[in-house]
Amino acid sequence: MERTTKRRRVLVLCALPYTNAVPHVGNIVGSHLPADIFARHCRLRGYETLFVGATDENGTPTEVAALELGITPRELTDALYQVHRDIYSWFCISYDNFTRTSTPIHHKTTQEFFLEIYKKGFVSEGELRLPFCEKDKIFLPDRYVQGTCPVCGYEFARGDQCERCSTLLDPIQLVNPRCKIDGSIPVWRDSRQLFLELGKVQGKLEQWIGTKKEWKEQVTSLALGWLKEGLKKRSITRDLRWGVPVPLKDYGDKVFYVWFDAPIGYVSATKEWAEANGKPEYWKKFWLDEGAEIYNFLGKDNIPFHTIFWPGMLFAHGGLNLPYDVVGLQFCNYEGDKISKSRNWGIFCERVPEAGLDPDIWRYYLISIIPETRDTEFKWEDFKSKVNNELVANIGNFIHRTTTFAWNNFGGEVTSHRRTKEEEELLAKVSVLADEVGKLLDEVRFRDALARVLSIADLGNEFFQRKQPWKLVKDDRGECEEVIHTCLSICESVAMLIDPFLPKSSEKILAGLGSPSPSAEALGKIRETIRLNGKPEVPFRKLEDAQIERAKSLATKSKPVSDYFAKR
Ligand code: B3M
Ligand code: ZN
Repeated sequence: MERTTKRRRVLVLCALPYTNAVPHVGNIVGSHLPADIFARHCRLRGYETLFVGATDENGTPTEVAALELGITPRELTDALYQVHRDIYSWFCISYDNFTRTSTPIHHKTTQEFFLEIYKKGFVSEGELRLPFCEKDKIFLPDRYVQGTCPVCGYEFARGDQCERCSTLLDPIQLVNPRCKIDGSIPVWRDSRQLFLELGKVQGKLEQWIGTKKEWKEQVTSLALGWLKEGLKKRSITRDLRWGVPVPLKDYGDKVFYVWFDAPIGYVSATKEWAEANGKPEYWKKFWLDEGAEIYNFLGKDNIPFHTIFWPGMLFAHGGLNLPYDVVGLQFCNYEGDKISKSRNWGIFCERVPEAGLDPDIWRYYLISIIPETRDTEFKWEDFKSKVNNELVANIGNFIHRTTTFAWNNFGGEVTSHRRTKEEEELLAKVSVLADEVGKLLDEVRFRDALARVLSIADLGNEFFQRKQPWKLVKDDRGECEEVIHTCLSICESVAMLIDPFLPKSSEKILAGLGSPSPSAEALGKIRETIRLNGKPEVPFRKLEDAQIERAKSLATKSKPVSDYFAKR
């Protein structure tokens, strides 16, 4: 994975959420937020960056959810797509394109993709024994069959995958299968389906994963585990109506398996962005050109699909870029237990905006619980103390005391004339730390990167405190101006460095400092004169108990999906 000095080109992708799964806080910290921070970091560093996503709308999960609600899949997805969009935009997730897998361009891209691998001999035909629910009169989608995992014995494994040991399953492998909708025992019916011959790409997959030395160990070891077992063919079609139709004569009544079309959504979302922006060929820069880096962000349950199944599809197809990094994240729990919508346990995003807290306040705390290497936990106590003791007391306090001092004593205009050696050294330290922030974010290490930003503010606070500008201003105004100039320069670095993490606050603080927009060039530059843009505002305010209580009472109540479709 050698990098050239050429401008990097990065495609940032976040696992496509099922439409009917309105996001909870675990989904935000487990993929969208890290993907967003990374995309913002790439833009800030001047890489050619595109960040796309979509709701995963086809096939099984949607058809069954619609069935349960007594509405059409179209009605369901139209309404819930909007709910997803609103939530991501509230959390400032900066998708360049957030689309849907029910779009014509996605259908077309999927069918073309399929025909290519079909032509190349990676698709076979065969009988698949599928669970049929005689009560509901449908073939049951994999996820709606529940039973005991043949590998680890977990009793509530889903037909597509065991949530406990992550093994990819076919429904027929489950012991004691049951229909998840009504609990009845499914009957098995044979049905003619198409299969992806994954065995044919086993060698290529092994070789490719062998080159991925920088991947998180949890990702590589999972992938190698499956390869060791030997890859078997996997069915890619289903007897459903809602989805991408199979473009073969004898398969007119079938659609693609949702996990077949969903990852192709990464390609179609890129294409759609390119077309909408008047450069229809531009998607190829990311998917065809060598040297483009594709970063996939996803939860650990999605790792097998992104290290085996999707790359397997890509090898079969040929010509398209494979993931450069698969950033598989762990889970985030809530107050001591797994987040669960049905048990109403967690933070449910649809009510978060009503709570009245700034999105950056949420982002600040949520970054601290991004499950980078192990499962993490949302705790309200922690929320309050992280915000108050770090964001407010450290970053906020430093910026506020510096800007207020500059405003009150120098009319908001401060010029550097002659820096002392100590100041030069301090600024050099800041610049080393700023470089480290960049490097850590390149390595997708969010928490460590943010900790470096905090240590810059620490250095600033410590310097301010030690220099006692409130005294110095009376004894040596010139030296005091130099001290404040140094502090303001550090404020500017901090404000630029928090752009990927806390975008709105960064923008506001930089505007107050009269700074240029954050960019790689602006980051390293120290302006001789800093002129504040009006009376400084408090950048971050302490969280009071009453605010926490209010947020808690609103955000912990999940809204049943049926509420979105209540009869008016
Ligand atoms: N929708 C599973 C999930 O939301 C699935 C991911 C698709 S990524 C191509 O967890
Ligand atoms: Zn299992």
